[in-house]
Amino acid sequence: MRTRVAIIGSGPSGLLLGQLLTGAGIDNVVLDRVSQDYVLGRVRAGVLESGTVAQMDECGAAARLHREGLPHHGVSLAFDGQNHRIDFSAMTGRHVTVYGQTEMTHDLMDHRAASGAVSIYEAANVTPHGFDGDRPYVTYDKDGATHRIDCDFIAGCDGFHGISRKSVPASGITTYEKIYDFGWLGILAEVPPASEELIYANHPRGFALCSMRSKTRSRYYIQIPLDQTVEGWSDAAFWDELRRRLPERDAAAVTTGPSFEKSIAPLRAFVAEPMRFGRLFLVGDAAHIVPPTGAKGLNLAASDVHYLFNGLREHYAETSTAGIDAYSARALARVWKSVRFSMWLTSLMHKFPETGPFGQRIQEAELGYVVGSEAASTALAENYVGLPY
Ligand code: RFL
Ligand code: PHB
Repeated sequence: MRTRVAIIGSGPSGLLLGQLLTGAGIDNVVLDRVSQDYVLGRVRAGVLESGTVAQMDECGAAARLHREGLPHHGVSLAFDGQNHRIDFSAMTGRHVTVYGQTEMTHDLMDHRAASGAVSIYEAANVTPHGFDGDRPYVTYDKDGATHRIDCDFIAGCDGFHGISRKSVPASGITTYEKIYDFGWLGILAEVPPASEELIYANHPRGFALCSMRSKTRSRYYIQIPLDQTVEGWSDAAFWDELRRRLPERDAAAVTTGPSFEKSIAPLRAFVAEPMRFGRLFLVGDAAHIVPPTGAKGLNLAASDVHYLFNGLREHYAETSTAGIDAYSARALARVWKSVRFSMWLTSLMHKFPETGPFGQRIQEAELGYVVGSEAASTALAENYVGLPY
């Protein structure tokens, strides 16, 4: 088989890139090692920046997102028993949209199927080859045979554990990493959310987050030590701990019910540089991970796609390599700013046992400053709604 761009990974970055390329008449193939249902079963992000929504519009896949997505014009920061709203619209004129990654992925898969573009699921041993030369190709195993896709470029959209980054010689790549010694225990429940907007709560017992997927489906998280397990947390224990970490009024507004998903996400910040190796580009989680405080992971994947898609479009339409040559530097400049923001918000909101009561008081002082100062609130708001591309 031959295509122009072989895309490894059918998460949001691979599917978004695929649909934008298809819309521009640039032939591409998407490969994933798991099944379509498995991809759709993963519960992940929930908050989209306006730039991410604009890209869904650009590839014609945003109809349901506009119908069902919830515009959020602010968030609350809760600490010291009080809840303080940051008004995004007043401070930035922009807002975010609450719409699950699962739904976005679903919409992109449907559009891909309707456009007739080729997707290959359950492809084993996907391997990129020859990207340091002019004739890259990808091999994979399926149905008892090894297959080969010749291409012009390979997009490594295969997430943090994917093969693309690992295929690059270690001498050509620099990685930066911070691993946190706590995680987020998250649940989904078919109950109305405690509040119309998200609440990020700092509490001496640990961080808590009230989020949602719709007006009838809630997503909640609590910070837990990494030695704890999902099995060790009954629904009742989760609801109890969540309410203890929220201001009284918010705790009283939590509707409890049976969870239908419960999982632990470790927190990590990671960046690989550069994001281009000859004819291989790393995109999204394949190149970088942010801690989820701030909801930046999926949105960064979308901004990478924006830079790469425009570079590839220029290459095919105008035979200019300027856009693809600038891809890594442009993407990384935005990535580092989002890593910075996500780590700052993580450090402000979580319990760090090693800093003790002194650390807690300093966090409360900083939170008081953030919600009390227009300059500081605006800085939070403009990062949360998304820095410009
Ligand atoms: P993905 O989604 O991991 O997709 C990668 C795809 O590649 C496939 N793959 C392979 N295919 C072929 N061969 C191989 N060897 C392969 N190895 C892997 C995988 O099967 C998969 O289908 O990466 P992508 O597309 O870059 O997207 C990134 C986002 O998924 C991620 O950044 C976000 O989910 C992060 N994130 C959040 N981001 C936000 O912007 N807002 C949020 O509110 C938000 N909340 C979250 C999050 C991530 C979380 N977890 C579980 C990590 C909340 C959580 C709990
Ligand atoms: C979510 O709804 O899953 C979510 C929302 C905000 C975050 C992280 C995750 O910062």
